[in-house]
Amino acid sequence: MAQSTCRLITMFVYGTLQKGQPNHVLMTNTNNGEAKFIGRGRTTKKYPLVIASEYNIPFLLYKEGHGKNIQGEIYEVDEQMLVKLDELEDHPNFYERELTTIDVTQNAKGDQLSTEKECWCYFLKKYKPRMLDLPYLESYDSNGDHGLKYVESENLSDPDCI
Ligand code: PCA
Repeated sequence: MAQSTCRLITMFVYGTLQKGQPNHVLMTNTNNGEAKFIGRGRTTKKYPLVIASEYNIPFLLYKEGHGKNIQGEIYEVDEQMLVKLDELEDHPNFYERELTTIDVTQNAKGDQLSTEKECWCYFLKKYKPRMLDLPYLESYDSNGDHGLKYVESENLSDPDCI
C-alpha cells in the first residue's frame, strides 16, 4: 500500500507526549505507526493546564477562556499511531480528543511562522471543580520547578485518581 494513501491527522501535544517527556517514546517507536514533528505552537484559546492526581498527570481542562494560551508540539500522525495515542490517553473515557485551533509559531526547522491550524488535542472534560483552583501552567515539563514529577501508572481511567 502506498504511504500517500494513509490519512494523516494533526495532533497538538502539550504534556507527557512532548519531546523529552515521559511518554514521548510512544511516538518515536515505529512499531506504533508514524508521527512526524511539524512544528511548535500555542492554543489560540486559553485553557487551564494543571498537574493533578497522585500520579502528577498534566490535564488540559475543557474550560475555554480560563488559564493560558498553552504551548506544545504539533505532529502529523497516521491512523495506526492515533489508535495507540487514544489507547494511552484512554480516549474517550478519560481524556477526550477534540479539535482546537493552534497558532503555529515555528516549523520543524525552528523557523518562525504565524499561521493557524486545526489540531486534535486531549482534554479533560469530566473534571472536579476543585481542579480549577490548582496553579495554571503555560507549558508542561515533568521536571519543572513545580516539583511534581510524572509517575508512570496503568490506572489512568480510575475516576478516584483525580
Ligand atoms: N499526554 C497528552 C495529553 C496529556 C498528556 O500527558 C499530551 O501530551 O498532549
